[in-house]
Amino acid sequence: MIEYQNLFTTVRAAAPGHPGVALPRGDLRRDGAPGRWPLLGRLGEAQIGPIYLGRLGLASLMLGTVGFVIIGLNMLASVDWNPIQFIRQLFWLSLDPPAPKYGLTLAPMNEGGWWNLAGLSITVSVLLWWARIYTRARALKLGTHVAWAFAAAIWLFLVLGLIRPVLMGSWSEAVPFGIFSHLDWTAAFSIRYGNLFYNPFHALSIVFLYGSVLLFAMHGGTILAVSRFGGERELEQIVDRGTASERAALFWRWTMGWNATMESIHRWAWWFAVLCPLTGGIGILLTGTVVDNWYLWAVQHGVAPPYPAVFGDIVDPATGSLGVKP
Ligand code: 07D
Repeated sequence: MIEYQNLFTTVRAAAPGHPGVALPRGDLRRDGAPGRWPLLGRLGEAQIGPIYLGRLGLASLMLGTVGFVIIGLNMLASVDWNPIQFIRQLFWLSLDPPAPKYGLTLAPMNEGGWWNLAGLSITVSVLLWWARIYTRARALKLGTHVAWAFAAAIWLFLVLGLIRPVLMGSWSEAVPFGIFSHLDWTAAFSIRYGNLFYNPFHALSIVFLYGSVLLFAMHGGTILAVSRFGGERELEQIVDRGTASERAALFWRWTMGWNATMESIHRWAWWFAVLCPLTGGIGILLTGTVVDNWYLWAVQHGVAPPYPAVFGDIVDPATGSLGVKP
Protein backbone atom coordinates (compact mmCIF):
# COMPACT_ATOMS: atom_id res chain seq x y z
CA MET A 1 0.00 0.00 0.00
CA ILE A 2 1.31 3.44 -0.89
CA GLU A 3 1.01 5.60 2.15
CA TYR A 4 0.54 9.34 1.87
CA GLN A 5 3.63 11.03 3.23
CA ASN A 6 4.66 14.60 3.65
CA LEU A 7 7.10 16.67 5.64
CA PHE A 8 5.44 15.76 8.92
CA THR A 9 4.69 12.11 8.32
CA THR A 10 7.81 10.89 6.53
CA VAL A 11 9.22 7.60 7.64
CA ARG A 12 12.54 8.38 9.25
CA ALA A 13 14.87 5.46 9.36
CA ALA A 14 16.59 5.22 12.72
CA ALA A 15 20.14 4.27 11.96
CA PRO A 16 23.33 4.57 13.95
CA GLY A 17 24.49 8.20 13.95
CA HIS A 18 27.00 9.05 11.27
CA PRO A 19 29.87 11.45 11.90
CA GLY A 20 30.07 12.43 8.19
CA VAL A 21 32.81 11.95 5.62
CA ALA A 22 36.49 11.84 6.53
CA LEU A 23 38.15 15.20 7.12
CA PRO A 24 41.14 16.43 5.10
CA ARG A 25 44.63 16.15 6.61
CA GLY A 26 45.49 18.93 9.02
CA ASP A 27 41.90 19.46 10.17
CA LEU A 28 40.98 19.14 13.81
CA ARG A 29 38.62 16.40 14.94
CA ARG A 30 34.88 16.85 15.20
CA ASP A 31 33.46 17.45 18.66
CA GLY A 32 30.66 15.51 20.33
CA ALA A 33 29.08 12.15 19.59
CA PRO A 34 26.12 11.95 17.21
CA GLY A 35 22.91 12.17 19.22
CA ARG A 36 19.28 11.56 18.24
CA TRP A 37 16.46 13.89 19.12
CA PRO A 38 13.28 12.75 17.34
CA LEU A 39 11.49 16.06 18.01
CA LEU A 40 14.19 17.86 16.02
CA GLY A 41 13.41 15.53 13.15
CA ARG A 42 10.14 17.41 12.70
CA LEU A 43 12.10 20.53 11.76
CA GLY A 44 15.11 18.97 10.08
CA GLU A 45 17.30 15.99 10.77
CA ALA A 46 16.80 14.01 13.95
CA GLN A 47 20.56 13.60 14.31
CA ILE A 48 22.35 16.35 16.19
CA GLY A 49 26.16 16.62 16.15
CA PRO A 50 29.00 16.09 15.89
CA ILE A 51 30.03 19.66 15.19
CA TYR A 52 33.24 20.77 13.54
CA LEU A 53 34.44 23.72 15.55
CA GLY A 54 38.07 23.88 14.44
CA ARG A 55 40.52 26.70 15.09
CA LEU A 56 38.59 29.34 13.14
CA GLY A 57 35.30 28.49 14.84
CA LEU A 58 36.88 28.51 18.27
CA ALA A 59 38.65 31.83 17.70
CA SER A 60 35.49 33.34 16.24
CA LEU A 61 33.34 32.26 19.18
CA MET A 62 35.92 33.51 21.66
CA LEU A 63 36.16 36.97 20.07
CA GLY A 64 32.38 37.10 19.63
CA THR A 65 31.99 36.36 23.31
CA VAL A 66 34.51 39.08 24.20
CA GLY A 67 32.54 41.63 22.16
CA PHE A 68 29.23 40.45 23.59
CA VAL A 69 30.51 40.59 27.16
CA ILE A 70 32.05 44.06 26.67
CA ILE A 71 28.64 45.30 25.50
CA GLY A 72 26.86 43.57 28.39
CA LEU A 73 29.24 44.87 31.06
CA ASN A 74 29.04 48.42 29.72
CA MET A 75 25.26 48.22 29.83
CA LEU A 76 25.41 46.84 33.36
CA ALA A 77 27.75 49.67 34.40
CA SER A 78 25.29 52.18 32.96
CA VAL A 79 22.65 51.00 35.49
CA ASP A 80 25.12 51.02 38.41
CA TRP A 81 25.66 47.27 38.23
CA ASN A 82 22.07 46.67 39.29
CA PRO A 83 20.95 43.35 37.72
CA ILE A 84 17.23 44.10 38.17
CA GLN A 85 17.53 47.42 36.34
CA PHE A 86 19.69 45.71 33.74
CA ILE A 87 16.81 43.36 32.89
CA ARG A 88 14.11 46.05 33.20
CA GLN A 89 15.89 48.56 31.03
CA LEU A 90 17.69 46.13 28.73
CA PHE A 91 15.97 47.29 25.53
CA TRP A 92 16.88 50.92 26.31
CA LEU A 93 20.51 50.28 27.27
CA SER A 94 23.22 51.01 24.75
CA LEU A 95 26.96 51.06 24.14
CA ASP A 96 27.43 54.10 21.91
CA PRO A 97 30.32 55.02 19.60
CA PRO A 98 32.51 58.00 20.57
CA ALA A 99 31.21 61.57 20.20
CA PRO A 100 31.98 63.47 16.94
CA LYS A 101 34.78 65.51 18.60
CA TYR A 102 36.95 62.37 18.71
CA GLY A 103 36.78 61.84 14.95
CA LEU A 104 38.61 58.62 14.11
CA THR A 105 40.91 58.76 17.14
CA LEU A 106 40.58 56.36 20.03
CA ALA A 107 38.34 57.97 22.63
CA PRO A 108 38.71 57.34 26.39
CA MET A 109 37.26 53.92 27.19
CA ASN A 110 34.18 55.27 28.97
CA GLU A 111 33.44 57.72 26.19
CA GLY A 112 33.24 55.29 23.33
CA GLY A 113 36.55 53.44 23.53
CA TRP A 114 34.70 50.32 24.66
CA TRP A 115 32.51 50.65 21.57
CA ASN A 116 35.64 50.47 19.40
CA LEU A 117 36.96 47.45 21.24
CA ALA A 118 33.64 45.59 21.11
CA GLY A 119 33.28 46.52 17.42
CA LEU A 120 36.77 45.27 16.64
CA SER A 121 36.17 41.95 18.45
CA ILE A 122 32.83 41.37 16.75
CA THR A 123 34.16 42.34 13.33
CA VAL A 124 37.12 39.95 13.57
CA SER A 125 34.74 37.30 14.95
CA VAL A 126 32.41 37.69 11.96
CA LEU A 127 35.34 37.57 9.50
CA LEU A 128 36.72 34.43 11.14
CA TRP A 129 33.28 32.85 10.93
CA TRP A 130 33.27 33.70 7.22
CA ALA A 131 36.67 31.99 6.83
CA ARG A 132 35.25 28.97 8.65
CA ILE A 133 32.29 28.79 6.27
CA TYR A 134 34.68 29.05 3.32
CA THR A 135 37.15 26.44 4.51
CA ARG A 136 34.43 23.97 5.59
CA ALA A 137 32.88 24.23 2.12
CA ARG A 138 36.29 23.60 0.57
CA ALA A 139 36.92 20.66 2.92
CA LEU A 140 33.71 19.06 1.64
CA LYS A 141 34.68 19.92 -1.97
CA LEU A 142 31.63 22.17 -2.29
CA GLY A 143 31.27 25.43 -4.14
CA THR A 144 31.69 28.50 -1.96
CA HIS A 145 28.28 30.01 -2.70
CA VAL A 146 27.19 30.21 0.94
CA ALA A 147 30.41 31.99 1.90
CA TRP A 148 29.94 34.60 -0.84
CA ALA A 149 26.32 35.16 0.11
CA PHE A 150 27.45 35.66 3.71
CA ALA A 151 30.12 38.05 2.40
CA ALA A 152 27.37 40.20 0.88
CA ALA A 153 25.77 40.55 4.34
CA ILE A 154 29.17 41.27 5.87
CA TRP A 155 29.65 44.01 3.24
CA LEU A 156 26.59 45.86 4.58
CA PHE A 157 27.70 45.24 8.16
CA LEU A 158 31.16 46.70 7.37
CA VAL A 159 29.73 49.67 5.47
CA LEU A 160 27.54 50.57 8.45
CA GLY A 161 30.15 50.15 11.16
CA LEU A 162 33.53 50.69 9.49
CA ILE A 163 33.77 51.84 5.88
CA ARG A 164 31.27 54.71 5.95
CA PRO A 165 32.41 56.04 9.37
CA VAL A 166 36.01 56.05 8.07
CA LEU A 167 34.97 57.90 4.89
CA MET A 168 32.99 60.38 7.00
CA GLY A 169 36.01 60.80 9.28
CA SER A 170 34.27 59.90 12.54
CA TRP A 171 33.37 56.80 14.55
CA SER A 172 30.33 58.73 15.78
CA GLU A 173 28.72 57.97 12.40
CA ALA A 174 28.56 54.26 13.23
CA VAL A 175 25.64 52.27 14.63
CA PRO A 176 25.40 51.89 18.43
CA PHE A 177 25.13 48.49 20.13
CA GLY A 178 21.68 48.35 21.71
CA ILE A 179 18.15 47.26 20.88
CA PHE A 180 16.25 50.54 20.76
CA SER A 181 19.38 52.64 20.17
CA HIS A 182 20.11 50.94 16.86
CA LEU A 183 16.49 51.36 15.83
CA ASP A 184 16.65 55.04 16.78
CA TRP A 185 19.91 55.35 14.87
CA THR A 186 18.21 53.91 11.79
CA ALA A 187 15.28 56.33 12.01
CA ALA A 188 17.57 59.30 12.73
CA PHE A 189 19.83 58.38 9.81
CA SER A 190 16.86 58.38 7.48
CA ILE A 191 15.61 61.77 8.71
CA ARG A 192 19.10 63.33 8.72
CA TYR A 193 19.64 62.45 5.07
CA GLY A 194 16.24 63.51 3.78
CA ASN A 195 14.23 60.26 4.01
CA LEU A 196 15.92 57.05 2.95
CA PHE A 197 12.88 56.03 0.90
CA TYR A 198 14.18 58.43 -1.78
CA ASN A 199 17.54 56.61 -1.86
CA PRO A 200 17.24 54.39 -4.97
CA PHE A 201 19.59 51.79 -3.50
CA HIS A 202 17.42 51.51 -0.39
CA ALA A 203 14.51 50.96 -2.77
CA LEU A 204 16.48 48.31 -4.70
CA SER A 205 17.46 46.65 -1.44
CA ILE A 206 13.78 46.43 -0.47
CA VAL A 207 12.95 45.01 -3.89
CA PHE A 208 15.41 42.18 -3.31
CA LEU A 209 14.31 41.76 0.32
CA TYR A 210 10.66 41.40 -0.60
CA GLY A 211 11.61 39.60 -3.82
CA SER A 212 13.53 37.02 -1.79
CA VAL A 213 10.49 36.51 0.40
CA LEU A 214 8.28 36.03 -2.65
CA LEU A 215 10.69 33.63 -4.34
CA PHE A 216 11.17 31.65 -1.14
CA ALA A 217 7.40 31.35 -0.69
CA MET A 218 6.97 30.28 -4.32
CA HIS A 219 9.78 27.74 -4.22
CA GLY A 220 8.98 26.37 -0.75
CA GLY A 221 5.30 26.22 -1.63
CA THR A 222 5.99 24.46 -4.92
CA ILE A 223 8.21 21.79 -3.43
CA LEU A 224 5.77 21.15 -0.57
CA ALA A 225 2.94 20.96 -3.11
CA VAL A 226 4.71 18.16 -5.00
CA SER A 227 5.83 16.34 -1.85
CA ARG A 228 2.71 14.14 -2.30
CA PHE A 229 4.56 12.82 -5.39
CA GLY A 230 7.83 12.57 -3.51
CA GLY A 231 9.17 15.74 -5.10
CA GLU A 232 11.61 16.61 -2.36
CA ARG A 233 13.49 13.32 -2.70
CA GLU A 234 13.12 12.68 -6.37
CA LEU A 235 15.91 11.06 -8.33
CA GLU A 236 13.92 10.04 -11.40
CA GLN A 237 13.49 13.65 -12.52
CA ILE A 238 16.64 13.37 -14.57
CA VAL A 239 15.20 10.69 -16.86
CA ASP A 240 11.44 10.30 -16.37
CA ARG A 241 8.35 12.16 -17.54
CA GLY A 242 5.46 13.01 -15.26
CA THR A 243 7.66 13.41 -12.22
CA ALA A 244 6.89 15.74 -9.34
CA SER A 245 9.53 18.17 -10.64
CA GLU A 246 8.00 18.22 -14.07
CA ARG A 247 4.56 18.87 -12.56
CA ALA A 248 6.02 21.66 -10.46
CA ALA A 249 7.56 23.26 -13.56
CA LEU A 250 4.33 22.78 -15.54
CA PHE A 251 2.32 24.39 -12.74
CA TRP A 252 4.29 27.59 -13.19
CA ARG A 253 4.32 27.44 -16.98
CA TRP A 254 0.54 27.04 -16.94
CA THR A 255 -0.10 29.74 -14.36
CA MET A 256 2.69 32.19 -15.29
CA GLY A 257 3.50 31.18 -18.87
CA TRP A 258 7.11 30.44 -17.94
CA ASN A 259 9.01 28.38 -15.42
CA ALA A 260 12.39 28.29 -13.77
CA THR A 261 14.29 25.01 -13.74
CA MET A 262 15.25 22.95 -10.72
CA GLU A 263 18.70 24.52 -10.94
CA SER A 264 17.87 28.06 -11.95
CA ILE A 265 15.33 28.62 -9.17
CA HIS A 266 18.20 28.33 -6.71
CA ARG A 267 20.29 30.82 -8.70
CA TRP A 268 17.33 33.20 -8.64
CA ALA A 269 17.08 32.77 -4.87
CA TRP A 270 20.83 33.22 -4.33
CA TRP A 271 21.02 36.41 -6.38
CA PHE A 272 17.94 37.99 -4.84
CA ALA A 273 19.23 37.33 -1.34
CA VAL A 274 22.75 38.55 -2.15
CA LEU A 275 21.59 41.69 -3.94
CA CYS A 276 19.57 42.84 -0.91
CA PRO A 277 22.58 43.73 1.30
CA LEU A 278 24.81 44.44 -1.72
CA THR A 279 22.60 47.25 -3.04
CA GLY A 280 21.84 48.31 0.55
CA GLY A 281 25.54 48.76 1.29
CA ILE A 282 25.97 50.91 -1.82
CA GLY A 283 23.04 53.07 -0.69
CA ILE A 284 24.47 53.62 2.79
CA LEU A 285 27.95 54.28 1.41
CA LEU A 286 26.61 57.08 -0.81
CA THR A 287 24.68 58.69 2.05
CA GLY A 288 26.47 61.66 3.57
CA THR A 289 29.51 61.04 1.39
CA VAL A 290 28.04 61.80 -2.05
CA VAL A 291 24.42 62.69 -1.35
CA ASP A 292 23.36 64.83 1.59
CA ASN A 293 19.61 64.83 1.16
CA TRP A 294 17.84 62.06 -0.73
CA TYR A 295 14.57 63.95 -1.07
CA LEU A 296 16.29 66.91 -2.71
CA TRP A 297 18.31 64.52 -4.84
CA ALA A 298 15.10 62.84 -5.98
CA VAL A 299 13.46 66.18 -6.84
CA GLN A 300 16.55 67.32 -8.74
CA HIS A 301 16.62 64.11 -10.76
CA GLY A 302 12.93 64.12 -11.54
CA VAL A 303 12.27 61.05 -9.41
CA ALA A 304 9.98 62.80 -6.90
CA PRO A 305 7.76 65.82 -7.40
CA PRO A 306 8.63 68.93 -5.38
CA TYR A 307 6.39 69.85 -2.47
CA PRO A 308 3.53 72.09 -3.63
CA ALA A 309 4.42 75.74 -4.23
CA VAL A 310 2.39 76.77 -1.16
CA PHE A 311 5.39 75.84 0.99
CA GLY A 312 7.64 78.25 -0.93
CA ASP A 313 11.27 77.49 -1.73
CA ILE A 314 12.69 74.33 -0.18
CA VAL A 315 15.62 74.96 2.13
CA ASP A 316 18.09 72.18 2.66
CA PRO A 317 17.91 71.65 6.44
CA ALA A 318 21.53 70.55 6.59
CA THR A 319 23.10 73.53 4.83
CA GLY A 320 20.41 76.18 5.26
CA SER A 321 20.79 77.02 1.58
CA LEU A 322 18.11 76.90 -1.05
CA GLY A 323 17.81 73.28 -2.10
CA VAL A 324 15.26 73.13 -4.87
CA LYS A 325 12.79 75.62 -6.25
CA PRO A 326 9.33 74.08 -6.40
C1 07D B 1 21.91 44.68 8.89
C2 07D B 1 23.92 43.52 7.97
C3 07D B 1 24.51 42.16 7.95
C4 07D B 1 24.68 41.58 9.27
C5 07D B 1 25.67 40.75 9.61
C6 07D B 1 25.61 40.16 10.96
C7 07D B 1 26.53 40.24 14.26
C8 07D B 1 26.41 39.32 15.39
C9 07D B 1 27.57 38.99 17.48
C10 07D B 1 29.51 37.57 17.68
C11 07D B 1 20.06 42.93 7.28
C12 07D B 1 26.76 40.55 11.79
C13 07D B 1 26.70 39.75 13.05
C14 07D B 1 26.47 41.69 14.55
C15 07D B 1 27.74 39.08 16.01
C16 07D B 1 28.39 38.33 18.26
C17 07D B 1 28.19 38.35 19.70
C18 07D B 1 21.57 42.86 7.26
C19 07D B 1 22.39 43.63 8.00
C20 07D B 1 26.74 40.32 8.69
N1 07D B 1 13.31 49.81 5.20
N2 07D B 1 16.87 51.27 6.29
C21 07D B 1 17.38 48.49 4.92
C22 07D B 1 13.02 48.57 4.70
C23 07D B 1 13.01 52.65 6.35
C24 07D B 1 17.24 52.41 6.99
C25 07D B 1 17.58 47.17 4.38
C26 07D B 1 11.62 48.40 4.60
C27 07D B 1 12.80 54.04 6.75
C28 07D B 1 18.67 52.40 7.20
C29 07D B 1 16.28 46.77 3.87
C30 07D B 1 11.03 49.60 5.02
C31 07D B 1 13.97 54.33 7.56
C32 07D B 1 19.10 51.22 6.60
C33 07D B 1 15.35 47.75 4.42
C34 07D B 1 12.12 50.48 5.41
C35 07D B 1 14.93 53.32 7.11
C36 07D B 1 18.00 50.56 6.07
C37 07D B 1 18.39 46.19 5.16
C38 07D B 1 9.59 49.95 5.13
C39 07D B 1 13.87 54.63 8.97
C40 07D B 1 20.24 50.41 6.34
C41 07D B 1 18.73 44.95 4.37
C42 07D B 1 8.56 49.13 4.51
C43 07D B 1 13.32 53.49 9.72
C44 07D B 1 19.82 49.21 5.50
C45 07D B 1 20.20 50.91 2.25
C46 07D B 1 19.33 43.83 5.17
C47 07D B 1 20.31 49.42 4.08
C48 07D B 1 18.32 49.33 5.47
C49 07D B 1 13.99 47.62 4.34
C50 07D B 1 12.00 51.80 5.85
C51 07D B 1 16.31 53.40 7.39
C52 07D B 1 16.05 46.44 2.46
C53 07D B 1 11.00 47.15 4.09
C54 07D B 1 12.44 54.94 5.71
C55 07D B 1 19.44 53.47 7.87
N3 07D B 1 16.02 48.81 4.97
N4 07D B 1 14.28 52.31 6.46
O1 07D B 1 19.65 42.79 4.64
O2 07D B 1 21.00 48.66 3.51
O3 07D B 1 19.55 43.99 6.52
O4 07D B 1 19.88 50.61 3.53
O5 07D B 1 9.24 50.95 5.70
O6 07D B 1 21.40 50.63 6.70
MG1 07D B 1 15.12 50.59 5.60
